[in-house]
Amino acid sequence: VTGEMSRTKRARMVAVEQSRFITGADGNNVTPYIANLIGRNLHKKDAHPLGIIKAKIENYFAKLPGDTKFDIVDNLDPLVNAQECFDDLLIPTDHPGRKPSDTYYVSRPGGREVSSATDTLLRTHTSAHQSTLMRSGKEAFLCTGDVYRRDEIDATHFPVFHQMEGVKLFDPALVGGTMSRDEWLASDGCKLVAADLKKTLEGLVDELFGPVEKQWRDDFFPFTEPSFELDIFYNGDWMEVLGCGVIHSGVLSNCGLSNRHGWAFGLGLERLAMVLFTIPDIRLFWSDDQRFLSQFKAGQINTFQSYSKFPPCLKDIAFWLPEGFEPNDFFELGRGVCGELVEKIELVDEFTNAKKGKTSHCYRITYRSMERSLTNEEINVMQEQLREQAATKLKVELR
Ligand code: FA5
Ligand code: MG
Repeated sequence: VTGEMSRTKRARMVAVEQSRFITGADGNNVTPYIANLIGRNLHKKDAHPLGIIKAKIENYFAKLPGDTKFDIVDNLDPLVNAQECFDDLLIPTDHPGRKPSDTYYVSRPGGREVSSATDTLLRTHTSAHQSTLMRSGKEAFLCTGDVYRRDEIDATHFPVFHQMEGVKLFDPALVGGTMSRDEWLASDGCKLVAADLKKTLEGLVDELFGPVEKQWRDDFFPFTEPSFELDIFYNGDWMEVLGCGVIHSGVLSNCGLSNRHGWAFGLGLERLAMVLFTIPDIRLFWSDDQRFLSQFKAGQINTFQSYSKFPPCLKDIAFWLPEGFEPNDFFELGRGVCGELVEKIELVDEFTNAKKGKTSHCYRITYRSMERSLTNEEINVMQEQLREQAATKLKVELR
């Protein structure tokens, strides 16, 4: 009975949520499939792997020596404007991350023209809240939320995932106050902030994984300087778990904090949880199946026992590309038609016919449910719908 009740309540909530995100406004590209996932708040569920890992990280920061207190923020609306998500972070107007091929816009009235206040979107990273929280006077915080990106489809990519943002500002008496950007970058204060950042995050990784091989690599973000990423060695390969850096002077002065300095990081909760709980597919985090949910307990890290893997079914679709074709648009159709029944969509062949001046793509679609065997019939229906919608909505020429 409780299951039924919560499903009804959930359906009502989804209807209200959807009207906020599928607005019909200019530039709106949020699909019903995505709108349906907003508000699930997996990171706030105590006995869900994402909630468990979030709590572990928050505990680690609470126990750090020193008197920095990290405020916990985990309830901010994923609907933000371009000012917060991009401009405040010095992300240039022509950055690929701003393109509607990569980002879910709720409203984008200017079309190609960027308008920071009226372009509203689903946050693509938790850094969208950095400046707002610093402006509000917070000195140190951990901000967690669901983030949205139009992206490829496979076992480690899902259009919605979760990030935790960490920020710590330092006492000017310790690292220095107002100075030019060049002076700051050359100063001992900047080195101290970078060293504290690395030490803090290495300690976190040790706490989560025990002794594990890790490596720092130089990275680039418009909003940190210098910038780094941290990889850990897992299953025979290096995996990126977070990006971070010393907060860019320009970001701070835009917040009215030109006399302050500090660090910031953003980590992917699914990536960490997949490793810690040995969860093989990112779609599982969204499962309502008791065989998944019943395996986890608040505060506990345990090895996930895979229930039987059902057989995959592979089908190809080949077509000639129209002008301006974006693969992400096709991946989106895949999620729209198949939901979580598609495991992977992969480009397996690409060629250009010089005479026709046309390029062809062939995509291989892996259909597989995490929960049951799919029938040939339902797979054929999805495949047919996908072909049809690719032709009508994306204007591809099926081969
Ligand atoms: C960012 O999103 C920056 N905002 C991070 C940051 C914050 C840098 C503060 C500096 C200061 P990036 O796009 O690399 O960076 O994503 C950060 C992390 O999110 C990655 O290291 C990875 O762990 C995770 N992540 C990124 N894309 C995906 C994805 N498609 N699926 C699952 N996890 C992902
Ligand atoms: Mg990265």
